Amino acid sequence: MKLDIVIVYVPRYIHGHATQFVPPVTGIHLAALTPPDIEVRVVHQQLDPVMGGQEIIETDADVVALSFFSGFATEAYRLADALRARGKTVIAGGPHATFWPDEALQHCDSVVIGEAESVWVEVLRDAEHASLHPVYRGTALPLSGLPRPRYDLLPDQFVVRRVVQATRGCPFSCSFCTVPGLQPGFRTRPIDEVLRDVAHEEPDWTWWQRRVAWFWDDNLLVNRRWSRDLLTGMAGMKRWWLTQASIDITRDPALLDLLEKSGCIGIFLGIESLQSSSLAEAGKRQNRVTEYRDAIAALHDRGICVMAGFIAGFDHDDRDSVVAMADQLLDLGVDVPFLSVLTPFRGTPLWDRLLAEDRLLLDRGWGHSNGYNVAFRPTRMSPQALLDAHRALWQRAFSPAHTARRIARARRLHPGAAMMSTVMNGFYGKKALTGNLPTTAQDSAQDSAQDSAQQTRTCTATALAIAS
Ligand code: B12
Ligand code: SF4
Repeated sequence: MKLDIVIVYVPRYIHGHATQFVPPVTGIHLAALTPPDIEVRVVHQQLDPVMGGQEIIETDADVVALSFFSGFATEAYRLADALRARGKTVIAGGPHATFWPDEALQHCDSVVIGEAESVWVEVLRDAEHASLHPVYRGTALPLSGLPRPRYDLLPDQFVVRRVVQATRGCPFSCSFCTVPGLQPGFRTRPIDEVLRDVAHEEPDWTWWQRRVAWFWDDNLLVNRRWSRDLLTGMAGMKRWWLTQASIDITRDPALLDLLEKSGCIGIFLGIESLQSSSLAEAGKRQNRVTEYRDAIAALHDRGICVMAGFIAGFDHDDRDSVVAMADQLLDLGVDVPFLSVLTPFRGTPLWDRLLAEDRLLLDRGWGHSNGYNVAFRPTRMSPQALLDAHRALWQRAFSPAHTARRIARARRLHPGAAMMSTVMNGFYGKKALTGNLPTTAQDSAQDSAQDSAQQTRTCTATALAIAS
């Protein structure tokens, strides 16, 4: 049997990305879980803009597995419909399909809810014998014995190749985040297995690709004892590595010292907002606005580049507070900002609250849930005003003056961190300079496509609202 695993993607910028930095680990992990007698290929749609347009993937596979986020669901269904029309068996999985299995089943032969490990081989064997069930429910198993991701299947275009996942879940419960619902609890992999993946090198990797490891974890350093053991193991490996962590790690100087020793060059912090009222609304209890400056400085003191996520659209936000974040995050010392629009996903407290308050814009297609568009009614401005405020924030944060200041400041960091900050700021700064701005959903191919998903979603959500 031949299997294609497709990581669905729709460009979120008018002219897409000139460079693809870090691949998802999802596809190469699923490929590693696939029995060796099945011929497997991993397709990253983000590398091939043709597929996001009129065409479908060129494939001789018997089975196509689609993994997608909510923002890309319409494109996933377009692909699924076209592939099934050509006789392919289509299986859906991932965060969107997990929370919208009925919708996904209108376009796919089978849906895997939750994590794949416990059911993937069964699903593939059933597909082989033409006896697929419509729904498989994955259970969350302990994370020991996971295979090394199939790095050999990654295409050349990605700048970083060694992507690793070492933990699953997060003990916090931010209102907009699906992680607590998707992967409840917090699980760690055995450290020797993580280090095995971090040690791995493919023969064709460049110096940079051998050096860098990118942890695609939600909150890597939650378990301090496990973290200390991991970092101690990493310290001898001469790697430069990056991850996502919650800001409370900066209250632990010994851990920060170990981060430096282990070769950490970048930490992504979910700062989200500079207003305490918004943090309270988000249930972001680990963040304290008054500590941001010291927290960032503590990481800088260890040479670490601070990447940080910010969200526009909380109930206390207005246009001015959103746009003001551009100057505030610069002043705080953030090296690389990631600027999103608040997005309600099913499976989160935010979704439940906005549904109850009748504030979800359910007639909007899934493209509005890609993190750069508006899928709900804010309190202090119209949806359009929030979109405009986000674009103004984005353009000011990546203006030549702001970008140049962040690049100049990064010289004080570890050379790998300085390089990372320069490359990422250059990447986004160039986009701002050349007008390669975030796309507005109704302009994108995925939303102009016939959106039956939208209809289903409206009906299902209405039914749910009535039922509750
Ligand atoms: C790494 C990551 C990223 C990375 C890489 C993106 C990528 N394409 O993988 C970056 C930082 C770029 C990113 C960006 C965004 N992300 Co993100 N990201 C994650 C994160 C933290 C881990 C995903 C991961 O790699 N896990 C490790 C791999 C091995 O497992 P997995 O992907 O979870 O897959 C398992 C199961 O889901 C399942 N599975 C998955 N696909 C399939 C397919 C089939 C066929 C089967 C059978 C099973 C299956 O089996 C796998 C093994 O158990 C998750 C949180 C999470 N815990 O899932 C959020 C998450 C997926 N991201 C999310 C969001 C919203 C975004 C953004 C839109 C945020 C924004 N505001 O801009 C952007 C989208 C940009 C983009 N280009 O895609 C949401 C998605 C919610 C939703 N309903 O769509 C999540 C769940 C976090 C959250 N906030 O709730 N993200
Ligand atoms: S800390 Fe991050 S991963 Fe954890 S619940 Fe909050 S947003 Fe999600």
